Amino acid sequence: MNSQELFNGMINALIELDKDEVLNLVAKALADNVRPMDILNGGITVGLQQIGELFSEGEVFLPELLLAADIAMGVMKDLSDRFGVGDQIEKRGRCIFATVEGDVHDIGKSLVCMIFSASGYEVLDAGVDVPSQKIIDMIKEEKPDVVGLSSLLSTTMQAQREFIEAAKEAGLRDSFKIMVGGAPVSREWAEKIGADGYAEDASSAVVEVDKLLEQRV
Ligand code: B1M
Repeated sequence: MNSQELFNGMINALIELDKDEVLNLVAKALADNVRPMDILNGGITVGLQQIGELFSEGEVFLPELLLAADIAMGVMKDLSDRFGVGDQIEKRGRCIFATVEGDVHDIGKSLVCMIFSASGYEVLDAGVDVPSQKIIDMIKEEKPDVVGLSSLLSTTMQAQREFIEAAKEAGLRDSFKIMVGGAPVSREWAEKIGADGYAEDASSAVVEVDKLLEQRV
């Protein structure tokens, strides 16, 4: 099987909620030296997107969506120690990542955390459904270089704007860079709400933050 065939197999197995087959194909891909990031981007994320489409069409229901997410989180955990670096002595910067209040989508934010950690950043994962005030409290305590907010619902994007306003009111806005991301988020939205950066996926988020922190010096 070539890697595309393995990815297609993972996508189908995820849609069928066949955890054993997903894990079996991930193990095969790793044995063939397919990069963990390619497994996530080419197989698991595409499978989740397709399940999401089936969900919007009423073909699958919430329990199935949850099960698929559970399988995907399991694969991500298994792959996380293969991303390397992480414990470099000198960190490139300190980041807080959170999924905004009202939003429990964890997978994309966790992937962002994994990639930043593997790229040598110190990562504080504030979790999901995180109120702005909790992030403000963390900023006072942890003094991050970057705060990254993930939002997967068009209804929760507003919480990104509200966080920026709350940070201004707390007099903290200029002490860190703010990145926003998530499926319904765009660069246009990021500019509109006064975020410093936006990225479509986890890998380009690292490139964006590298640039933002270079500008700061
Ligand atoms: Co939900 N869900 N969900 N869901 N879910 C979506 C997002 C949806 C598009 C599905 C659909 O209808 N087609 C839709 C949103 C529609 C909209 O608002 N535009 C939706 C809905 C409607 C809902 C509920 C309202 C359903 C309901 O209850 N009726 C509900 C809301 C719950 C809530 O949050 N309050 C809900 C619940 C759930 C589950 C709990 C069942 C589960 C999440 C479980 C979990 O995370 N532990 C779930 C899932 C799995 C999905 C889909 C299928 C997959 C999301 C995912 O993990 N993708 C999703 C469909 C889709 O996205 N097409 C869907 C894989 C992940 C790697 O991608 O998170 O996009 P993503 O992250 C990407 C980029 O966006 C980017 O990098 C990542 C890739 O490298 N990125 C960043 C993300 N954060 C970033 C931050 C950055 C930079 C980049 O900088 C800070």
